[in-house]
Formats: sequence, structure tokens, C-alpha cells
Amino acid sequence: MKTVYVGITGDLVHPGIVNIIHQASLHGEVLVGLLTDTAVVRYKRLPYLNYEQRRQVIESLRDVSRVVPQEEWSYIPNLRRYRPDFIIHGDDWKTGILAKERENVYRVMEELGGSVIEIPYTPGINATAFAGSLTSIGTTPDIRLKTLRRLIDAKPVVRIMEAHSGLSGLIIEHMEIPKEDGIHRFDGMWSSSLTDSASKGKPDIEAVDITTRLQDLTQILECTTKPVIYDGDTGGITEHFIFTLRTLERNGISAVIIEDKTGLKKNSLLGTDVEQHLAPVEEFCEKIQRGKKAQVTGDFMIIARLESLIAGKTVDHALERALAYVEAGADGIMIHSNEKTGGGIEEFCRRFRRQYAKIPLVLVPTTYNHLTESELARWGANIVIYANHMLRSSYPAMVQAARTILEHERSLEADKLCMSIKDILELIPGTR
Ligand code: SPV
Ligand code: MG
Repeated sequence: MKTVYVGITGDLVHPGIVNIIHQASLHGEVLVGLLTDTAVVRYKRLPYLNYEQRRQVIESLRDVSRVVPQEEWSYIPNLRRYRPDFIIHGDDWKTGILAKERENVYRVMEELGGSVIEIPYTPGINATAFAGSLTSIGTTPDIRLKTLRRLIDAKPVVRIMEAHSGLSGLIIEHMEIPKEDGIHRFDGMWSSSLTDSASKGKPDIEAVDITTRLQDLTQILECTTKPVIYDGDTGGITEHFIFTLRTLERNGISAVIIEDKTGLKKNSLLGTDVEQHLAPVEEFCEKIQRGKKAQVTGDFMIIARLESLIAGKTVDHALERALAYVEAGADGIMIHSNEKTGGGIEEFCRRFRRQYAKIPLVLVPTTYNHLTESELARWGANIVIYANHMLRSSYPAMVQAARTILEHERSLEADKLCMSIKDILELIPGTR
């Protein structure tokens, strides 16, 4: 019996997929190479269903003989490994991102003594078109919550951007840039205490309560599908933290980051210019432990944030605390610094990684912003957060528009600073 290889994501089984699998079965046994999350995220968004769920669905199709993981975006490694007699593909790969891959597949199949079968692509039905409509359908709290852990597993570095409104969330949801190594996009959103407070005209001192912050967060959740990491400040007193955590979890937030400070919290970027106090280690460990006990799902993450370097302490100090927090049950560690060089961060990451190879490590490179994501990933970072850039970029634009109108006593001159009326009317689907 001949074997026919079909590479698919299998997130949605639509007539196009059924057709290609059926066509494949006419030539031999169907071997499905099911793309893993890691393979998919190079070019596309994370599938809604995880690998196991997709495998179950695809394996149950009558024409499928066997399902194997395709760990890379490229078909080549699996073709060399399984040496099928045929590979079948829709003819839509003649153009676009798969065109180069098509050439390679032809070359390798010839080398292996097999051949390529191309079938007409089923117009109007494809997974990418479905993914677009899924965004408009939305997500569920359960799916959204689980997505962060899947992204950490699937990507060398998870890229998170600050959102403080539905509109900023929408930019993060849709922004995509094609690059040589795939399509780059933001993986999720950071709900920042600094920008949540500043956008309400309040200081970043835990003065904006969870109920108020959740109202804005709800707007973001209503128009996006990507995961959210919530800046939980100090978490407040432990008895209150438990309620906050449950509220976040119930709403499909993936993780809360709490910082090891106590008393009146000030923004970390102020460093030692203001009086700030580190929490006693035992007290903070207890907060983590009680939080872990209180969460309902196994997926929600409590990430412990170290303020040692912010408080002018040493890397040793931070490391000692990091180990205590992990032992207390923290699902991840964030190390912060307000130095331009990121002094101590690299050393911390490397030493932490020697102790714990797998615990997710979060960095917020606001001041050491000359370092790229891949450099930070090399140190051992799993998540990079751009913590305030949506608000910091929009505020100067608003100031300039307001000043221009005031100066000219009309809005003509300010128009060139603004998006057109046509554009704003078309920005949100359904406005017309
Ligand atoms: C925030 O965004 O509120 C943060 C990060 O906590 S920082 O402002 O750098 O402290
Ligand atoms: Mg904060």
C-alpha cells in the first residue's frame, strides 16, 4: 500500500480539508502530518484547539490512517522521516508564503523517488478565512486563559503589549508584520497598573481598585481574543488577593503578576528616588501559596515579581527570593530593573536558568530597550512585556492636537495630525 502525506493544522474541519483527505485516500494510506502549535505560530495565530484536541478530531476521520506531529512549518523534515510515496497539497501554494516551500517539496520528493499531487484549492473555504471569522465570533474565558501557557510552550519568546482600552486592544489583536522568519504579531496584552491609573488621571499607587480596572479590562476582553497578563501590583493583603485572583480567573485572564513590595506602592521605574519597601519573604511566599490554593483551574498562573534590583539590592538578593517564590508555588518569575543597561538582569536570568530550566521568566525592558527580543530570549526570557507604549505614544499625539487647535482657534491645522473622518468611520466594523 502506498502512503500519501497531508500536512494540516486541523483546527477546523471544513469541506476543503475533507476533500483533500479524501483525494489523498484514492492514492493510498493517508498519513496526516498535524502541525504542532510551535509549527503553526511561525506564520499563523495559535490554533483554537490544542494539539491533542486536534489530533482526536483528525484521527477520527474515516479516510485517515495515521496522524504524526509535524513539528516545523516546513514539510521537508517529515517527508525525509516518513518517506511517503506522495504528498498532496491544494494548488493555492503556487503563490504566497508557501511558494518557496513548494519548490523545496518538489525537489525533495523527486530525491526520495515520490511525487507531488496538486489538487484544485476549494475556493472560499480555507482555514485562514475561518480564522478571520472566528476573531469576530470571539473566544471563551476558558480558551483565552489556557492560551498563555500554550504560547510559552510553542514560542521562543512570547511578545506582550500593554493595552488600556478596547481600541488599544484592537491594534494589538490585528497588527501583523511579515518578516523573513515568519509573520510577527503580538501574542497577548498587559493590563498595566501604570497606564490603567494614568488613563484615569490617577497615580500608580494602587488607588484604582480592581472593580474599576476590570471595567476597562472588560472592554478589551469584549473586542479581542488574545491572552491577558494582569499587573496585580502588590496583590494587596492576602485575604483580598484571593478575591482578585478568582475574579481574574473567572474572566479568562491567564496570569497575574504580583510584586514583592509592601505598604504604599510606588511605580518601580522611580527606583530608589522614592520610599518603597520590600515585603518580608515569608509574607510574600504565603501570599503565593494561598493564591495557588484559591485558584480554580490548573491553568491560571501566579507570577512573582522581584523588586530587589529596583530597591538597589544585589542579584544575589533577587536570586535568593526567586528561589523562595518558586518553592512557594509561583508559576513564573518576573525580574525588574529601571537601569538603562538592564544591569544585573542578564546575570540574574543566566543564574536563574541554571537552577530552573523550565520556569517561565518575564522581562519588562522599558529602560534597557536597546536589547532585542531574541537577545533577551538567549538569556532565558520566555515573555517580554512592552509595558506602557500604547499610552505613552498616544498621549503626545493628543497633546499636540489640543495645542494646535488652541493656537489657531480652529481645527484645520490639526487635521494633518489626525486620522481622516473616513478612516475613523471605517475603523470599527459595524459603524456604518
Ligand atoms: C506597569 O506597567 O504598571 C508596571 C511595569 O508595573 S513598571 O511601570 O515598569 O513598573
Ligand atoms: Mg504596575
